[in-house]
Amino acid sequence: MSDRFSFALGATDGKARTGVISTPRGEIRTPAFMPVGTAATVKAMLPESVRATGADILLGNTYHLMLRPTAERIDRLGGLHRFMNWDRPILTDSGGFQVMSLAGLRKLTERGVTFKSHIDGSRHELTPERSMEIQRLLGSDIVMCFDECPALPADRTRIAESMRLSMRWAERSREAFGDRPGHALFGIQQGGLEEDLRAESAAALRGIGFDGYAVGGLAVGEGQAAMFGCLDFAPAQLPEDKPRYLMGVGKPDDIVGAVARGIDMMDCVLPSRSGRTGQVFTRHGVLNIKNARHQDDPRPLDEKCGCPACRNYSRAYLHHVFRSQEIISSMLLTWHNLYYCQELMQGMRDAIAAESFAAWQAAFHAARAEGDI
Ligand code: PRF
Ligand code: ZN
Repeated sequence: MSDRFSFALGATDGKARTGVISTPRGEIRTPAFMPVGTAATVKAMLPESVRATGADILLGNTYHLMLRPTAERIDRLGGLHRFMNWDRPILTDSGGFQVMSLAGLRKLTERGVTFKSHIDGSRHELTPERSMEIQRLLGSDIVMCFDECPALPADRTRIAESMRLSMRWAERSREAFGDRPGHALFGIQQGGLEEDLRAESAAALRGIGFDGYAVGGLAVGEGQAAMFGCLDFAPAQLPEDKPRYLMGVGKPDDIVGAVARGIDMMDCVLPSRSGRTGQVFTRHGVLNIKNARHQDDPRPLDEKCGCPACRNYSRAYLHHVFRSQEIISSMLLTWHNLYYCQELMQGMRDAIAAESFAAWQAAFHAARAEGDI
Protein backbone atom coordinates (compact mmCIF):
# COMPACT_ATOMS: atom_id res chain seq x y z
CA MET A 1 0.00 0.00 0.00
CA SER A 2 1.29 3.44 -0.90
CA ASP A 3 2.37 5.80 1.90
CA ARG A 4 1.67 8.77 -0.35
CA PHE A 5 -1.34 10.14 -2.14
CA SER A 6 -1.24 9.62 -5.90
CA PHE A 7 -3.51 9.35 -8.92
CA ALA A 8 -2.84 7.06 -11.86
CA LEU A 9 -4.95 7.61 -14.94
CA GLY A 10 -6.08 4.33 -16.52
CA ALA A 11 -8.15 4.05 -19.68
CA THR A 12 -9.90 6.87 -21.49
CA ASP A 13 -12.88 6.69 -23.83
CA GLY A 14 -13.91 10.04 -25.26
CA LYS A 15 -13.73 12.40 -22.29
CA ALA A 16 -14.52 9.61 -19.80
CA ARG A 17 -11.62 8.17 -17.82
CA THR A 18 -10.79 5.46 -15.34
CA GLY A 19 -8.05 5.67 -12.76
CA VAL A 20 -6.90 4.70 -9.30
CA ILE A 21 -6.25 7.05 -6.40
CA SER A 22 -3.78 5.50 -3.97
CA THR A 23 -3.74 6.52 -0.32
CA PRO A 24 -2.22 4.97 2.82
CA ARG A 25 -5.76 3.83 3.72
CA GLY A 26 -6.42 2.07 0.44
CA GLU A 27 -7.21 2.56 -3.20
CA ILE A 28 -10.11 4.45 -4.73
CA ARG A 29 -11.21 3.22 -8.12
CA THR A 30 -12.41 6.03 -10.36
CA PRO A 31 -14.93 7.05 -11.52
CA ALA A 32 -15.88 6.80 -7.84
CA PHE A 33 -19.15 7.40 -6.03
CA MET A 34 -18.76 8.45 -2.39
CA PRO A 35 -21.66 7.71 -0.03
CA VAL A 36 -22.31 10.55 2.40
CA GLY A 37 -21.64 9.94 6.08
CA THR A 38 -22.42 13.44 7.33
CA ALA A 39 -22.64 12.79 11.07
CA ALA A 40 -20.02 10.00 11.24
CA THR A 41 -22.50 7.45 9.90
CA VAL A 42 -24.00 6.58 6.54
CA LYS A 43 -27.52 6.62 7.86
CA ALA A 44 -29.11 3.16 8.34
CA MET A 45 -25.90 1.35 7.30
CA LEU A 46 -23.08 -0.39 9.16
CA PRO A 47 -19.68 0.59 7.71
CA GLU A 48 -19.01 -3.02 6.68
CA SER A 49 -22.30 -2.98 4.77
CA VAL A 50 -21.29 0.26 3.02
CA ARG A 51 -18.05 -1.45 2.04
CA ALA A 52 -20.01 -4.49 0.83
CA THR A 53 -21.90 -2.26 -1.62
CA GLY A 54 -18.51 -1.54 -3.25
CA ALA A 55 -17.65 1.87 -1.79
CA ASP A 56 -13.93 2.69 -1.58
CA ILE A 57 -14.35 6.04 0.21
CA LEU A 58 -16.89 7.97 2.28
CA LEU A 59 -17.60 11.67 2.64
CA GLY A 60 -17.78 13.37 6.03
CA ASN A 61 -18.73 16.94 6.93
CA THR A 62 -16.69 19.54 8.80
CA TYR A 63 -19.81 21.60 9.53
CA HIS A 64 -21.80 18.86 11.27
CA LEU A 65 -18.90 17.25 13.12
CA MET A 66 -17.47 20.55 14.44
CA LEU A 67 -20.84 21.25 16.07
CA ARG A 68 -21.46 17.72 17.29
CA PRO A 69 -19.53 15.88 18.72
CA THR A 70 -16.75 18.45 17.90
CA ALA A 71 -13.49 17.82 16.07
CA GLU A 72 -11.49 18.00 19.31
CA ARG A 73 -13.52 15.18 20.85
CA ILE A 74 -13.15 13.00 17.73
CA ASP A 75 -9.40 13.68 17.81
CA ARG A 76 -9.18 12.63 21.47
CA LEU A 77 -11.03 9.43 20.58
CA GLY A 78 -8.51 8.53 17.90
CA GLY A 79 -9.87 10.28 14.81
CA LEU A 80 -12.92 9.88 12.60
CA HIS A 81 -11.92 6.53 11.06
CA ARG A 82 -11.70 4.82 14.43
CA PHE A 83 -14.67 6.74 15.84
CA MET A 84 -17.03 5.52 13.11
CA ASN A 85 -15.27 2.18 12.41
CA TRP A 86 -14.37 2.89 8.76
CA ASP A 87 -10.68 2.32 8.08
CA ARG A 88 -10.70 3.21 4.40
CA PRO A 89 -10.30 6.70 2.91
CA ILE A 90 -12.53 9.56 4.03
CA LEU A 91 -12.97 12.84 2.19
CA THR A 92 -14.27 15.74 4.25
CA ASP A 93 -16.05 18.77 2.91
CA SER A 94 -14.79 22.05 4.32
CA GLY A 95 -17.96 23.50 5.84
CA GLY A 96 -18.59 26.69 3.88
CA PHE A 97 -21.23 25.21 1.62
CA GLN A 98 -23.10 23.62 4.55
CA VAL A 99 -22.96 26.87 6.56
CA MET A 100 -24.68 28.62 3.67
CA SER A 101 -27.38 25.98 3.31
CA LEU A 102 -27.99 24.95 6.95
CA ALA A 103 -26.80 27.47 9.53
CA GLY A 104 -28.83 30.37 10.86
CA LEU A 105 -27.76 34.03 10.90
CA ARG A 106 -24.54 34.00 8.86
CA LYS A 107 -22.00 36.77 8.47
CA LEU A 108 -19.50 36.54 5.64
CA THR A 109 -16.27 38.56 5.68
CA GLU A 110 -12.85 38.37 4.03
CA ARG A 111 -11.68 36.48 7.10
CA GLY A 112 -14.34 33.75 6.96
CA VAL A 113 -17.89 33.15 8.10
CA THR A 114 -19.56 33.35 11.49
CA PHE A 115 -22.84 31.57 11.99
CA LYS A 116 -25.34 30.15 14.42
CA SER A 117 -25.53 26.37 14.85
CA HIS A 118 -28.70 24.79 13.42
CA ILE A 119 -28.61 22.43 16.42
CA ASP A 120 -28.54 24.75 19.45
CA GLY A 121 -28.13 28.29 18.12
CA SER A 122 -24.57 28.65 19.49
CA ARG A 123 -22.19 30.96 17.61
CA HIS A 124 -19.21 29.60 15.65
CA GLU A 125 -16.62 30.77 13.17
CA LEU A 126 -15.15 29.00 10.18
CA THR A 127 -12.13 30.37 8.34
CA PRO A 128 -9.83 28.62 5.88
CA GLU A 129 -7.37 28.10 8.75
CA ARG A 130 -9.97 26.70 11.17
CA SER A 131 -11.46 24.43 8.48
CA MET A 132 -7.98 22.98 7.78
CA GLU A 133 -7.46 22.46 11.51
CA ILE A 134 -10.81 20.67 11.94
CA GLN A 135 -10.20 18.42 8.94
CA ARG A 136 -6.74 17.59 10.35
CA LEU A 137 -8.25 16.75 13.77
CA LEU A 138 -10.79 14.49 12.07
CA GLY A 139 -7.94 12.69 10.29
CA SER A 140 -9.46 13.23 6.85
CA ASP A 141 -7.54 11.68 3.95
CA ILE A 142 -8.83 14.12 1.33
CA VAL A 143 -9.29 17.63 2.69
CA MET A 144 -11.34 20.19 0.78
CA CYS A 145 -10.43 23.88 0.55
CA PHE A 146 -12.67 26.31 2.39
CA ASP A 147 -14.84 27.98 -0.25
CA GLU A 148 -18.04 29.89 -0.72
CA CYS A 149 -20.83 28.83 -3.04
CA PRO A 150 -23.24 31.67 -3.79
CA ALA A 151 -26.94 30.94 -3.34
CA LEU A 152 -29.02 31.13 -6.49
CA PRO A 153 -30.21 33.27 -8.14
CA ALA A 154 -27.00 35.31 -8.25
CA ASP A 155 -25.88 37.80 -10.88
CA ARG A 156 -22.52 37.68 -12.64
CA THR A 157 -20.92 40.34 -10.42
CA ARG A 158 -21.85 38.47 -7.26
CA ILE A 159 -20.62 35.17 -8.74
CA ALA A 160 -17.30 36.73 -9.80
CA GLU A 161 -16.72 38.36 -6.39
CA SER A 162 -17.60 35.16 -4.59
CA MET A 163 -15.30 33.10 -6.85
CA ARG A 164 -12.39 35.51 -6.23
CA LEU A 165 -12.98 35.32 -2.47
CA SER A 166 -12.95 31.51 -2.73
CA MET A 167 -9.63 31.70 -4.63
CA ARG A 168 -8.08 33.86 -1.88
CA TRP A 169 -9.41 31.32 0.63
CA ALA A 170 -7.92 28.51 -1.50
CA GLU A 171 -4.51 30.16 -1.15
CA ARG A 172 -4.98 30.45 2.64
CA SER A 173 -6.23 26.83 2.79
CA ARG A 174 -3.09 25.66 0.96
CA GLU A 175 -0.87 27.64 3.33
CA ALA A 176 -2.66 26.38 6.46
CA PHE A 177 -2.76 22.76 5.26
CA GLY A 178 1.02 22.69 4.86
CA ASP A 179 2.82 19.52 3.86
CA ARG A 180 1.13 16.36 5.12
CA PRO A 181 2.41 13.25 3.32
CA GLY A 182 -0.35 10.71 2.74
CA HIS A 183 -3.05 13.37 2.97
CA ALA A 184 -4.41 15.32 0.02
CA LEU A 185 -5.79 18.83 -0.37
CA PHE A 186 -8.26 19.51 -3.17
CA GLY A 187 -8.98 22.95 -4.63
CA ILE A 188 -12.57 23.89 -5.54
CA GLN A 189 -13.38 25.66 -8.78
CA GLN A 190 -16.23 28.18 -8.64
CA GLY A 191 -17.58 30.69 -11.17
CA GLY A 192 -21.19 29.67 -11.70
CA LEU A 193 -22.09 28.77 -15.28
CA GLU A 194 -19.75 31.36 -16.86
CA GLU A 195 -16.93 29.88 -18.93
CA ASP A 196 -14.52 32.80 -18.41
CA LEU A 197 -15.06 32.89 -14.64
CA ARG A 198 -14.55 29.11 -14.46
CA ALA A 199 -11.33 29.55 -16.48
CA GLU A 200 -10.12 32.32 -14.16
CA SER A 201 -10.88 30.11 -11.14
CA ALA A 202 -9.11 27.10 -12.68
CA ALA A 203 -6.03 29.21 -13.47
CA ALA A 204 -5.90 30.50 -9.88
CA LEU A 205 -6.15 26.95 -8.48
CA ARG A 206 -3.53 25.58 -10.88
CA GLY A 207 -1.21 28.39 -9.85
CA ILE A 208 -1.54 27.39 -6.20
CA GLY A 209 -1.26 23.67 -6.94
CA PHE A 210 -3.45 20.94 -5.45
CA ASP A 211 -3.58 17.14 -5.28
CA GLY A 212 -7.01 17.16 -6.91
CA TYR A 213 -9.56 19.64 -8.18
CA ALA A 214 -13.29 19.86 -7.50
CA VAL A 215 -15.96 21.48 -9.60
CA GLY A 216 -18.06 23.32 -7.02
CA GLY A 217 -21.09 25.53 -7.38
CA LEU A 218 -23.10 23.16 -9.57
CA ALA A 219 -26.22 21.13 -8.78
CA VAL A 220 -27.54 24.12 -6.87
CA GLY A 221 -30.81 24.44 -8.77
CA GLU A 222 -29.61 25.33 -12.27
CA GLY A 223 -31.06 22.16 -13.82
CA GLN A 224 -29.37 19.29 -15.62
CA ALA A 225 -29.05 20.95 -19.05
CA ALA A 226 -27.28 24.00 -17.57
CA MET A 227 -25.06 21.81 -15.40
CA PHE A 228 -24.07 19.64 -18.37
CA GLY A 229 -23.47 22.82 -20.39
CA CYS A 230 -20.94 23.92 -17.77
CA LEU A 231 -19.42 20.43 -17.54
CA ASP A 232 -18.82 20.57 -21.29
CA PHE A 233 -15.95 22.99 -20.57
CA ALA A 234 -15.17 23.04 -16.82
CA PRO A 235 -13.32 19.71 -16.35
CA ALA A 236 -10.96 20.43 -19.28
CA GLN A 237 -9.89 23.66 -17.55
CA LEU A 238 -8.50 21.55 -14.67
CA PRO A 239 -5.27 19.50 -14.79
CA GLU A 240 -5.64 16.25 -16.72
CA ASP A 241 -3.32 14.26 -14.43
CA LYS A 242 -5.23 14.96 -11.19
CA PRO A 243 -8.62 13.68 -9.96
CA ARG A 244 -11.63 15.86 -10.79
CA TYR A 245 -14.45 15.79 -8.27
CA LEU A 246 -17.98 17.06 -8.93
CA MET A 247 -19.41 18.05 -5.54
CA GLY A 248 -22.92 17.06 -4.50
CA VAL A 249 -23.97 15.13 -7.63
CA GLY A 250 -26.27 13.46 -8.07
CA LYS A 251 -29.06 11.45 -9.59
CA PRO A 252 -27.97 8.40 -11.61
CA ASP A 253 -28.36 10.19 -14.96
CA ASP A 254 -26.39 13.19 -13.59
CA ILE A 255 -23.61 10.82 -12.54
CA VAL A 256 -23.46 9.19 -15.97
CA GLY A 257 -23.47 12.55 -17.78
CA ALA A 258 -20.72 13.86 -15.49
CA VAL A 259 -18.49 10.83 -16.09
CA ALA A 260 -19.05 11.22 -19.84
CA ARG A 261 -17.69 14.78 -19.45
CA GLY A 262 -14.49 13.82 -17.63
CA ILE A 263 -15.45 13.73 -13.93
CA ASP A 264 -13.69 11.14 -11.70
CA MET A 265 -15.41 11.47 -8.32
CA MET A 266 -18.86 12.36 -7.01
CA ASP A 267 -20.83 12.34 -3.77
CA CYS A 268 -24.51 12.65 -3.03
CA VAL A 269 -26.95 12.04 -0.20
CA LEU A 270 -29.58 11.00 -2.73
CA PRO A 271 -29.17 7.17 -2.67
CA SER A 272 -29.19 7.09 1.13
CA ARG A 273 -31.84 9.79 1.63
CA SER A 274 -34.07 8.30 -1.08
CA GLY A 275 -33.73 4.93 0.61
CA ARG A 276 -35.30 6.38 3.72
CA THR A 277 -38.14 8.03 1.78
CA GLY A 278 -38.96 4.91 -0.26
CA GLN A 279 -37.52 6.11 -3.58
CA VAL A 280 -35.76 3.13 -5.12
CA PHE A 281 -33.16 3.42 -7.91
CA THR A 282 -33.55 0.80 -10.63
CA ARG A 283 -32.21 0.39 -14.14
CA HIS A 284 -35.68 1.46 -15.34
CA GLY A 285 -35.75 4.64 -13.26
CA VAL A 286 -37.07 5.51 -9.81
CA LEU A 287 -39.67 3.26 -8.20
CA ASN A 288 -41.72 4.47 -5.23
CA ILE A 289 -42.09 1.51 -2.86
CA LYS A 290 -44.94 3.27 -1.03
CA ASN A 291 -47.19 2.82 -4.05
CA ALA A 292 -50.09 0.38 -3.45
CA ARG A 293 -49.34 -1.44 -6.70
CA HIS A 294 -46.44 -3.19 -4.91
CA GLN A 295 -48.50 -4.66 -2.07
CA ASP A 296 -49.06 -8.10 -3.65
CA ASP A 297 -45.95 -8.17 -5.83
CA PRO A 298 -43.73 -11.20 -5.03
CA ARG A 299 -40.90 -10.03 -7.33
CA PRO A 300 -37.70 -8.39 -6.05
CA LEU A 301 -37.05 -4.69 -6.68
CA ASP A 302 -34.68 -5.67 -9.46
CA GLU A 303 -34.22 -9.27 -10.69
CA LYS A 304 -30.62 -8.54 -11.68
CA CYS A 305 -29.51 -6.81 -8.48
CA GLY A 306 -27.23 -8.72 -6.08
CA CYS A 307 -28.03 -6.71 -2.93
CA PRO A 308 -29.70 -8.28 0.14
CA ALA A 309 -32.96 -6.38 -0.42
CA CYS A 310 -33.28 -7.90 -3.88
CA ARG A 311 -31.91 -11.36 -3.10
CA ASN A 312 -34.06 -12.00 -0.01
CA TYR A 313 -37.19 -9.83 -0.10
CA SER A 314 -40.20 -9.16 -2.30
CA ARG A 315 -41.55 -5.78 -3.33
CA ALA A 316 -44.61 -6.70 -1.22
CA TYR A 317 -42.43 -7.10 1.90
CA LEU A 318 -40.48 -3.89 1.24
CA HIS A 319 -43.78 -2.05 0.67
CA HIS A 320 -45.12 -3.44 3.95
CA VAL A 321 -42.09 -2.50 6.08
CA PHE A 322 -41.95 0.94 4.49
CA ARG A 323 -45.65 1.57 5.18
CA SER A 324 -45.21 0.25 8.73
CA GLN A 325 -42.22 2.57 9.25
CA GLU A 326 -40.07 -0.35 10.29
CA ILE A 327 -36.37 0.46 10.67
CA ILE A 328 -35.41 -2.40 8.35
CA SER A 329 -37.08 -0.53 5.52
CA SER A 330 -34.47 2.25 5.63
CA MET A 331 -31.70 -0.33 5.98
CA LEU A 332 -32.74 -2.45 3.01
CA LEU A 333 -33.66 0.40 0.66
CA THR A 334 -30.49 2.36 1.46
CA TRP A 335 -28.42 -0.77 0.88
CA HIS A 336 -30.11 -1.32 -2.47
CA ASN A 337 -29.66 2.30 -3.60
CA LEU A 338 -25.99 2.41 -2.60
CA TYR A 339 -25.42 -0.96 -4.27
CA TYR A 340 -27.14 0.34 -7.40
CA CYS A 341 -24.85 3.42 -7.47
CA GLN A 342 -21.69 1.37 -6.97
CA GLU A 343 -22.74 -1.08 -9.67
CA LEU A 344 -23.37 1.88 -11.95
CA MET A 345 -19.79 3.08 -11.32
CA GLN A 346 -18.36 -0.41 -11.92
CA GLY A 347 -20.34 -0.67 -15.16
CA MET A 348 -18.88 2.64 -16.32
CA ARG A 349 -15.33 1.72 -15.27
CA ASP A 350 -15.61 -1.55 -17.22
CA ALA A 351 -17.15 0.15 -20.27
CA ILE A 352 -14.48 2.87 -20.35
CA ALA A 353 -11.74 0.24 -20.05
CA ALA A 354 -13.35 -1.68 -22.93
CA GLU A 355 -13.73 1.52 -24.96
CA SER A 356 -17.46 0.86 -25.18
CA PHE A 357 -18.69 3.72 -23.02
CA ALA A 358 -20.94 5.23 -25.73
CA ALA A 359 -22.76 1.91 -26.17
CA TRP A 360 -23.01 1.49 -22.37
CA GLN A 361 -24.51 4.97 -22.10
CA ALA A 362 -27.02 4.23 -24.87
CA ALA A 363 -28.10 1.03 -23.08
CA PHE A 364 -28.39 2.94 -19.78
CA HIS A 365 -30.75 5.48 -21.33
CA ALA A 366 -32.71 2.83 -23.30
CA ALA A 367 -33.48 0.87 -20.10
CA ARG A 368 -34.74 4.05 -18.42
CA ALA A 369 -36.89 4.91 -21.42
CA GLU A 370 -38.66 1.53 -21.07
CA GLY A 371 -39.98 2.71 -17.71
CA ASP A 372 -40.84 0.59 -14.71
CA ILE A 373 -41.71 -3.06 -15.30
N1 PRF B 1 -18.51 23.68 -2.30
C1 PRF B 1 -18.31 22.84 -1.24
N2 PRF B 1 -19.09 21.78 -1.02
C2 PRF B 1 -20.11 21.55 -1.87
C3 PRF B 1 -20.36 22.37 -2.98
C4 PRF B 1 -19.53 23.49 -3.22
O1 PRF B 1 -19.68 24.27 -4.17
C5 PRF B 1 -21.50 21.82 -3.61
C6 PRF B 1 -22.16 22.31 -4.82
N3 PRF B 1 -22.97 21.34 -5.43
C7 PRF B 1 -21.86 20.69 -2.87
N4 PRF B 1 -21.02 20.56 -1.82
N5 PRF B 1 -17.30 23.08 -0.41
ZN1 ZN C 1 -31.03 -4.48 -4.91
